[in-house]
Amino acid sequence: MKKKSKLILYTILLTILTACGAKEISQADYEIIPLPQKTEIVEGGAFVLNNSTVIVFPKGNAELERIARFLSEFVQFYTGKTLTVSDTKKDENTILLESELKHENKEAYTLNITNAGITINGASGAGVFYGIQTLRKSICADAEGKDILFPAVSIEDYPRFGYRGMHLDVGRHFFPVEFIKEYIDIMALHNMNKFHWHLTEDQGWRIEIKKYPELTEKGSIRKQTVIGRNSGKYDGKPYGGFYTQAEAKEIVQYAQDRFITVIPEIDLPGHMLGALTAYPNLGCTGGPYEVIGEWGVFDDVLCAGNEDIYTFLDNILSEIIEIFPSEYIHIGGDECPKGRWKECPKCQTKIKKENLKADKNHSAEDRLQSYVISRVEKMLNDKGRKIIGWDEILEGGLAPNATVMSWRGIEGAIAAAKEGHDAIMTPNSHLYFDYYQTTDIENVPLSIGGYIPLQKVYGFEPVPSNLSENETKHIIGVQANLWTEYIPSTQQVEYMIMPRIDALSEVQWTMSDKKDYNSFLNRLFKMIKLYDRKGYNYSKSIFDINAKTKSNSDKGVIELSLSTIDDAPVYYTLDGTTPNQKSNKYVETLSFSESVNVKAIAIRPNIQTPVYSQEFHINKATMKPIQLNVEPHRSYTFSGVSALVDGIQGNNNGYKDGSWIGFYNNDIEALIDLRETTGISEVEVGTYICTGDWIFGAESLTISVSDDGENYKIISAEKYPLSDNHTEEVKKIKTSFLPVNGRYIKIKIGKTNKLPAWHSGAGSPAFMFIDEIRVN
Ligand code: TNX
Repeated sequence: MKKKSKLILYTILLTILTACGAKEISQADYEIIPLPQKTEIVEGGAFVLNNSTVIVFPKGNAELERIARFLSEFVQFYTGKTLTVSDTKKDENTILLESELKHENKEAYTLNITNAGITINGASGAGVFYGIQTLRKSICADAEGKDILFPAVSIEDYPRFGYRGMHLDVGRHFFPVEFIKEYIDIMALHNMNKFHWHLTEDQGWRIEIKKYPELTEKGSIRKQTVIGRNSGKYDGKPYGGFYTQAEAKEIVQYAQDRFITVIPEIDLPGHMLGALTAYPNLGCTGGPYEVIGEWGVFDDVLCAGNEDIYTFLDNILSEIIEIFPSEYIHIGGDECPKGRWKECPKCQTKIKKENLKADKNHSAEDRLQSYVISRVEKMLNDKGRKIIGWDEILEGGLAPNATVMSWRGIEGAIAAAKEGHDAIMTPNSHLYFDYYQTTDIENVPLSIGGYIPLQKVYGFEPVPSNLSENETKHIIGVQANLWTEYIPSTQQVEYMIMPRIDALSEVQWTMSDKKDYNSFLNRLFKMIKLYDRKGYNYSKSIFDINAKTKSNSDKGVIELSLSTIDDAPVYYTLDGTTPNQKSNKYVETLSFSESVNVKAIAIRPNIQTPVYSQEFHINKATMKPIQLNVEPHRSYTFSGVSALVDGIQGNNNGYKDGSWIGFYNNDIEALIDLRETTGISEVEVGTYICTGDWIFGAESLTISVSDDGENYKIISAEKYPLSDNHTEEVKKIKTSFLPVNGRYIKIKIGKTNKLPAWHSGAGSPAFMFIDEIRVN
C-alpha cells in the first residue's frame, strides 16, 4: 500500500476508534529531526500504546534498563502514562529494547513497529538510545492523556559523523549545574554525543583545581563587566562562579548516561588572565594581572620560557583527566598574541635553547607556540589522552597526534586532513551560534554581531569537495560553538541555540543527499511544539519575512521578493509608513527604479514577527554593470560585487552580516559602466572599520572618467588619514569635483597596506570592507 493511502486508513481508523467511545488517540508520525537514513511505512496494522504497554529490557542489562527508564519518562512527559519497565518478555503490547544489531556503525539502530509491538535494536547501548529518541520525537504534542497510534514502520538509522558536538563557553558567563544538564538534554534530543565545555578564560577560571585553590578563589571572579560592546562603561558588579570537581563529575555522569562525552577545554597559552591573576609569576611581566571584565584578545599570556608553567599545566591536567574520562582533552591554542614573548628574556632564551627558527611564514614566536602545544600534547599522550586544539595550532608546525578544530573557516580542517590529522568542522562562517540569526537586531538581545540564519547552518557541507577519499576520513565531525560574551542568561543560551541546533543535528547525522530544507522546516514545526511544551525560549526568527533583492541591470530596476515559511499574508508600504492589514497585499516580486523605503509585515493570529524594513537609495551607479580588478576575500564575498551597487547601504551591524564585502590583498579598482554619458560631480564609498580585527578604512580615493572605456582622465585624487586609535565604525569617504561628463568611471580605493606602528599587527596588511558606491 502506498504511504499516503495508508495514512488515510489510519486516520479513518482513528475516527472510528474515537467515535466508538474508545479512549482518545493521538497519531504519531516519523517526521522527525534529525531525519533517519531510511524510514519505510510497511504493511500491517498499527501499534497502539496504552496504559498496559510494557517496556522490556534484557535481564541483567543495566544499560538498557536505564534507557528503558528514560523512555518511560519520555512517555510520561507526553501522555501522562506511567508504563511498566520489566525484564520479562510478553507476547504483545511491548516496546522491546535489545542491542544485538550487527552493524559497522556502533551507533546504528533499527526501529520496527507492528501491531504486536515496537522493537528497538541497537548496535550498542548508544544505538538503542538514539532509537528511543526517534520514538519519542515521533509522538505529537497533542498526546496528553491519550493512547498513541504508531503506524507500522521500519526504520534503519545510523549517524553520518562520529563526532557530533556542541560547545558552551562558561568563562565569559557562568551557568549553573542544573542548566548544564538541560543543555545536555537538548543535545541528547538531537542525537549529539560530544559536549565541548570551555572552562577557562581571561574573564574567569571555572573549574576547581585542588592543587591550585587560588585559580578559583581569585581567578574565577572579575570585579565588574563591561556594558555593551567594550563601551568603556562597566556595571560595577563583581561576577564569578565555578564548578567544584564533584559537580563536574556529576555532569560527566549525567552526560555519560545519555551517551555524551564531556570534552573539557583548558585554553592555553593565551586566554589565561584568570590563571595569571591567581599566579602572576607565570606571566612574562610578573603582573599584577586582573581577571578582565571586557571582551577580546589580550596581550598577557603564559610565559612560554618559564619552566614553571609546564609543571603547573601538568598538575592541572592530571586533575582534569581524573574528572573527565574523555579520550580527547581540548587545550585551546587560539588567539595567543606573541608581543610579550618577543620582549621576554626567558622566552627568547627558550627560543635559542630549543633552536626555534623563523621561516618565511612563521616567526620564532610562532614556533614557540608550537613548542608549548607539543609539550602539553606529550603530557597528555603520556597519560593516555589525545589533544584537540583550535586551528591556530597549525601555525608553526602541528603537534604529532593533534586533532584540529577549524574555526576560522574550513581551511584549518583542510590543512590538517592533508597532513593526515583528524579535524572537526566548527567554522565561524556557519556554526557560530553567538552570531545573530535575524537581521532585525534592534528587537533581539545584543549579540557579538555576524549573521548566521537557520538556512545557512542547514546548508553547511562539512566535507570539502577538494579532499581525497583518504583525507575525507579525517573530517571526523561537526560542532557549533556558543561563545557567551553577550549571553548572560540561560534563557538567552536557549534562544541562541534553538532552532539552529536542529539544523546542525541534521548536518551531523543525516547523509547530505537526504537533506532538504523545506522538508526540514516542516519537521521543525513539530519540534517547536515540543519546545513550547518544554518551555524553551527558542528564536521565532524562522517566521520572519524573508526578503531577496536582485538588481536587474538589464531592466534598470531593483527587484524585491518577500516570503514567509508558512505563507502567511504579507502587507507592505513603500513610503516608510508602518504597514497594516489595509496596506497593499504582497502578491508578486516588487520592482522599483526610484528610491523607496519598504516596510512589510506578516499577519498571523498568534505569532508576531518584526516589520521588515529596508531603504533603497537609487543613484547614478545603482544597478549599473560593475567590475573589479580583484576578487573579494573568499570568506567575505557574500552575495558578490553587485552588492556594491544594489541600492542598499552597508549597515552598522558589523562586517560579518553580508552587507559589507571584504578585501585583503590589493587596492581596489571598480569600473562602473553608467550606460550613457552622464554628468557627475561626487563619488562616495562606505567603509566599515574595526581596527581590533585588523580592518582599516581607505587611505585614498582616486576617480577617473572616460567616454570610450579606453582613455581615462583623473578628475579627483584624495588621501585620508589612518585611524590613530582603536575604533569600530562606519566611515563614508566622499570626494566632490567640478561636474564632468563621462560614461565609464573608475574608482580606485587605496587600502591600508601596512598596519600602523601603534597596532599589534604593525607592518602587516589590513583588511578593508566596503559597500555602496554612490555616484551623483
Ligand atoms: C573567537 S573561536 C574566539 C573566542 C571568542 C569568539 C567570539 C576561538 C577559538 N576564539 O575567544 O569568544 O571568537 O565569536
